[in-house]
Amino acid sequence: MSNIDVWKIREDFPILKAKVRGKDLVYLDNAATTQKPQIVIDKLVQYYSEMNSNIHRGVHYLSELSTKEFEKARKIVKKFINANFDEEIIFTRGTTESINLVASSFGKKFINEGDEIIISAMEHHSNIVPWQMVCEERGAILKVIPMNDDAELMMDEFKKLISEKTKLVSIVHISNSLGTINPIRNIIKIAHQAGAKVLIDGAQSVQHLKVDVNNLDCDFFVLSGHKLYGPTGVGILYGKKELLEAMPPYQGGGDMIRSVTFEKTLYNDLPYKFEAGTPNIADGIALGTAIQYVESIGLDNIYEYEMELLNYGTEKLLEIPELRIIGTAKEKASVISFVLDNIHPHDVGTLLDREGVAVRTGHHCTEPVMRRFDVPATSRASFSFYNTKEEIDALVKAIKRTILMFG
Ligand code: 7TS
Repeated sequence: MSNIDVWKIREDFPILKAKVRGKDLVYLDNAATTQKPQIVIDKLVQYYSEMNSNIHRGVHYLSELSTKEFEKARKIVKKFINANFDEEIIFTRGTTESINLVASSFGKKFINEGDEIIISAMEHHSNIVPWQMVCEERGAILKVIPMNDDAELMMDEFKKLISEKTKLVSIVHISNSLGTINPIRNIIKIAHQAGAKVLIDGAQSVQHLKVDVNNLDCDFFVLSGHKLYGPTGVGILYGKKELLEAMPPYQGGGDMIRSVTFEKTLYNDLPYKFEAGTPNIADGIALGTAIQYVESIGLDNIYEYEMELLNYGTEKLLEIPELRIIGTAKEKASVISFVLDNIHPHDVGTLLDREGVAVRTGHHCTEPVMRRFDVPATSRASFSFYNTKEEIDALVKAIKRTILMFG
């Protein structure tokens, strides 16, 4: 048994007491976004009621206070992923913006005609489209690592794809629609041997397992605050300092400059060079609070407990003969995508919702994954450390009722 006291933890999340459609809420859409603990909500209220002020600008008391809190949050993130320097932590709007920043800025500096970028067959659209845009702009070529029927990346194929032409490998750590945990340490090693840089999309990983960017030796790592029990609208780009220093700014504006004349502008140092304009101050600060909350529970405990939920959920769902799980990798996080014989996932989602069970249905912004497994869409249950086995039982019961209704 794990060290998680789930009933005590649930007390920290006010929304988990909600009733939806007259039923107890069973929130199993954590891969889309996680719920927020009271201390994160309190931090936002505290910021706006006690500290609100623009950062890095005024010398007045409130501005100093909000600047200090914002920079403290940066240090919390730095420690959380074990980066070397504060300057390696860039605040963005989220994973999508972080990837676009790298695609645009790294692309301008390092990608030229005939160069190659490698992604995988299980990427979220936000780790596909920005690279297609760069390839079109720079005349580069996009290559894709295929996956096997268990939704595991085919490493032999990766080794065939990579060459001295490869400038960047951009890979998801944990797939949002399949749950697969990719062997990123090995991928990073192979890419580096070929002289390529590596970006890891950690949108679905930092909330489930301990990430150490130093130890992994990845060049970029990106994440979203809202999937990590923090607010929406804030995320992180980690980049190795020497790389970020070599890259041109992404956006121009206030805060990212050292001096401006109409003839020439000098850019600011890291991390401000990449943080043009007033950032999302309140949400950045509250992301720091969310990380402290997650750390107080402990990622080892979280991983262990969520594995219990994954195993329990997989076992119970597989007892339903009409149900097929999409994504059966050996290494998986607590995400289960499934389809039911002859019932469209949207109908499944609607009927589960009537029972108070929230899952996501659709292509999960991974259309190529749906095509690979020849399904139009899936239903996806994704578990957090605040979910219980009783909630999984409620999911199973609601699925069985759905199957009965469809005869
Ligand atoms: N990468 C992965 C692996 C994701 O799961 C998501 C969001 C993103 C990138 C984009 O993150 P954003 O915060 O910038 O939107 N995934 C999902 C999902 O699975 N359901 O809703 C959003």
